[in-house]
Parts: sequence; structure tokens; C-alpha cells
Amino acid sequence: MAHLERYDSFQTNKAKKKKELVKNNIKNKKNAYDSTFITTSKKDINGIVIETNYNTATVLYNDTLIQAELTKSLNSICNKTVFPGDKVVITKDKDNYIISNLLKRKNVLSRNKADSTRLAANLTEQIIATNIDVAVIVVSCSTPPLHPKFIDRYLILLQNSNIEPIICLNKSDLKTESDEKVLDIYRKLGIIVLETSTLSNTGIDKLKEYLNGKQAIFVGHSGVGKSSLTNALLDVDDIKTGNVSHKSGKGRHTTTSSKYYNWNEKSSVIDTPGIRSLDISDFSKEEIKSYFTEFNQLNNSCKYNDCMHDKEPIEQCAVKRAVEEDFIDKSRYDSYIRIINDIENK
Ligand SMILES: Nc1nc2c(ncn2[C@@H]2O[C@H](COP(=O)(O)OP(=O)(O)O)[C@@H](O)[C@H]2O)c(=O)[nH]1
Ligand SMILES: [Mg+2]
Ligand SMILES: [Zn+2]
Repeated sequence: MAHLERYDSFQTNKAKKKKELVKNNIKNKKNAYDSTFITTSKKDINGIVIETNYNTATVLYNDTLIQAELTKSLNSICNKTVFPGDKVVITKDKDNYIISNLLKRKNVLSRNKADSTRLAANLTEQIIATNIDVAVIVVSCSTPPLHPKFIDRYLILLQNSNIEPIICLNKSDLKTESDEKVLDIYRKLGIIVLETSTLSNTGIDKLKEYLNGKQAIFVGHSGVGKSSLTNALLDVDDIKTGNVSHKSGKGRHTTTSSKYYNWNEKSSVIDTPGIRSLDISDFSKEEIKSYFTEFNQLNNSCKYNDCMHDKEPIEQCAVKRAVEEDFIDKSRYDSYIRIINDIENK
């Protein structure tokens, strides 16, 4: 002990200061993780993050858009990043706007397993947006075609983040019977399915009605019509939309970053760029099983409580029998098997 104290006394002032800083930083981080950050005093003005750039963010503040930087102390807490939907406290330093604090997030939507109890994104977590009331999984009938597999992966991420999902089939002007069958799978699961066409302006009123008063986010592949739907909500046509490239059948990436729009006083939507891949390999197989909610009611009917409904023989597995008898949709079951195999082989 004495030895340690002596060693301490040999430290230069600079080193001592550095140590102090690190100590404070850890203390700050700890506070930041388990409390709502600062209660806002009347002087503080709340803003909402619209879009983030490398080290500044566009913030809607007092009904105008401003560019603001994060304070250094906040930088170290939240990994230099705020995201669209974040509620922030703005202070003014001479002519510059500073994001001096960040309000506790209701939830975060991430492309992989999210941990909304933490302020900072962990190293592998890729946050798209925060504070979301409802996520609209936008799919289209054709160019690109409807992929149930993609919907299933999004449903897992959304359940994990505690975000209500709805499905919006856009380009309904091109709908076929097989699209209708896919939509039925999700209607049976109790998920709201809306159908829209921005081309013929159908279903937009219903979408507006459903999203009114909420902070929504449009997610889905590139080219399905997320930006076109955002335009329709805003009653404008100046957000860049992309024609689907004929060669690849995939949309050109015209939306490059997620962006928040208020389409009426109390309703907003975040338009996102097309996301090619969702990484759910960090989930455990048991978590995935629990997110296929239609299996839950049958779990007790399988011979073993911990049945994973994959390698067990059909006589022992009620879920497999339900698939055989068409009570559980085959494409949902196939998605489940594909996902747990991916986890096993990662
Ligand atoms: N047929 C049809 N095409 C649409 C509809 N909505 C959007 N599109 C077209 O789909 C392409 C991609 O739209 P965009 O909004 O950029 O998709 P995003 O990548 O999801 O934002 C554009 O060429 C749009 O004109 C629709 O309801 N019907
Ligand atoms: Mg777009
Ligand atoms: Zn089983």
C-alpha cells in the first residue's frame, strides 16, 4: 500500500489530471447508462435530430433546421453519434449550436441485435433510428418482388426492440394473387397489413389515418417506394426517389441516410435508405424461437419442453405436425429453420 502511495506521488500533474479525467468519464458514463439524462431546465430547449452527418447533426429546433455539434463530454458517452429521432438539448455557444444533452431513448431500431437499455451503441450495433412508435415494413409486389424471408427477419428485430410492426404492401397497382397469399400469412399472425399505391394514390389516406400522432419509420429494401410514400405523407414530390434499375431489378440507392420528416404537427416519419442485409446472428436460438409467436401456443404439446422444432422427429414435435397440417405457414417455418441454421453455423 505504502509503495503504491509513493508511486502515486511520483506522478506528474499532467498524468494525475489525465487519471482524474478518465475517472470522471467512467462516472459520467455510468450515470448516463442508468438514468434519464439531465432533467431539462426551462432555459434548455429540446430539439429533435433530423439527420446525422460525420460530426454534426441537423436538428429541428424552434421550428427551424439548424446544424449542431455534440459537446465533447457527450461525445465520449454516446460514441460520437446521435440518430434520427433522438431528442436532444440544444445550447448556444456564441454563434454555434451545441447538442449538450440527450434524452433517454424510448427504443432504438438497429440492423442487428439492439440493446435499447444502453445509451451508446456497442461496437457491433448499427442503430438506424430511435424513439419509434411504429415501424412500417414496406414491401412491394414487383421490382423488387415480395420476400417473406425479409419480413420475418425484420419482425424479429422489431420485437427485440419493442417496436410495433405493421406491413405496407406498396405498388398495389401491380398486385398478383401470390402476393395476396403472402400477406395473408401476416394477417393471420395479427399484424396490420396496409396496401398502397403512390402511383394511383390509393391507400394513402388509410396509411395517414394509421400513422397519425405517431413517430413512424419506413424500413425495407431499396426500390419498394419508401421515399415515394414519404412524399405522399408530406403531399410533396421533392424527396429524391429512385427508378428501379432494369439490369439488377434493384432500386438505385437514392436515399443515402435516414431522415426525419414531420408530416403534420404531431406526426413524423423517418425515411431510411434501402437495407440489404439484416444481421440476426447475435440472437440465441431460444430467442428466435420465442419470436416466432405462432409456435408458442404449441410449445407445451411437443414431447420435450426444450424442443427446438428442427431435428426432433415429427412424432415428438407439435410444431412440425402443425406445419404438415397447414396450421403453421410453411414459409414461416422455413424462415425459422434457415435463421437458426445461420446462427448455428456462424
Ligand atoms: N408501379 C408503382 N411504382 C411505384 C410506386 N411507388 C413508387 N414506385 C416507383 O418505385 C421506384 C422506387 O421508389 P422509391 O420511393 O425511390 O423507393 P425507395 O428506395 O424505397 O425509397 C420509383 O421509380 C417509383 O416511381 C407505386 O405505388 N406503384
Ligand atoms: Mg428512398
Ligand atoms: Zn417441437
